[in-house]
Amino acid sequence: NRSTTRTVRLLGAPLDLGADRRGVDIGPRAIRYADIAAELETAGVRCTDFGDLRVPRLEQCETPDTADDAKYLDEIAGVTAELADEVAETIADGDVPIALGGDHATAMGPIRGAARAADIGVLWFDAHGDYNTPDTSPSGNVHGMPLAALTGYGEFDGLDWTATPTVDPSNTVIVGARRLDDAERLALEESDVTVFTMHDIDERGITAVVEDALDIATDGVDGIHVSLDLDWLDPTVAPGVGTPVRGGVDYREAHAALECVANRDRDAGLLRSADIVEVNPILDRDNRTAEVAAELAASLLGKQIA
Ligand code: B3U
Ligand code: MN
Ligand code: MN
Repeated sequence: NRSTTRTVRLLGAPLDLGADRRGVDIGPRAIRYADIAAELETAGVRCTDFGDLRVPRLEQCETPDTADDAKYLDEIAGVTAELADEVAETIADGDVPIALGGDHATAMGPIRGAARAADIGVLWFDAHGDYNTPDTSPSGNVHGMPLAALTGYGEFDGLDWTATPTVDPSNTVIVGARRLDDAERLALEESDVTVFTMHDIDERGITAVVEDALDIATDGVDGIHVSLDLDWLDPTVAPGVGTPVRGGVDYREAHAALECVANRDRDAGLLRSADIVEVNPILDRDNRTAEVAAELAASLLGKQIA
């Protein structure tokens, strides 16, 4: 049981180099305007904000040629290495880092940072698998690859750290998948990564699936990282994302899932770090997606609903 008040440290990462649709770099600002700080305080945690990491603007980067199989990988490597340092520092200070993306390539930062201090498992809430590699990616967009990189799958030219797994695939769980590329599906089937699809959620219910996911992610490790891609939710709830896929979790399922994580965290002190990614205000309606993101952060940190 937790006796002292925890402090969340927000780390803005306006990274948009991993995705095709412009606007995801405004995500951190939109989530702050949705008052994530106040939301987190309703969960009984303190909230501090370290501002935004400097990210090269796309216009300043060399234009990748059309055959590039992992666009802007060098720049993304640089930004996420800095974010990893900030996350490691936050954890060393005893606080809980939440990285605000940015596209999902952002997650390479916090997960590498958290894995420096302890063995961690990963819960990856996403419509997608993000398990492509430069060789299999249909788009060359790095936001479709971070989970492969982090579990040490595939060849990433120029990312030395991918030579060994940052997280053990057997402690890595995708929840809510409903759109995998063919090569990605095969690779996931052959891997030790666990994939719970929307079908599993329909059949068994969100809480049963997330309890299983927690058992798998926490087995034999010290803590977990939660990676929250807003396209995990149904586009009717979270329209402001670059690659929406129909048939996602609804508002209540999303909160129920993160409440399960919070309950387990309350008992066992598991949560090391989190990221909230893929909020694209340009594609959003009335900042709805950022608001949902802020509310879900509160559920993750243990907000009591009644
Ligand atoms: N699987 C596709 C699409 C995609 C992955 N992640 C997002 N979109 N957000 C790809 O490009 O790898
Ligand atoms: Mn994703
Ligand atoms: Mn996604």
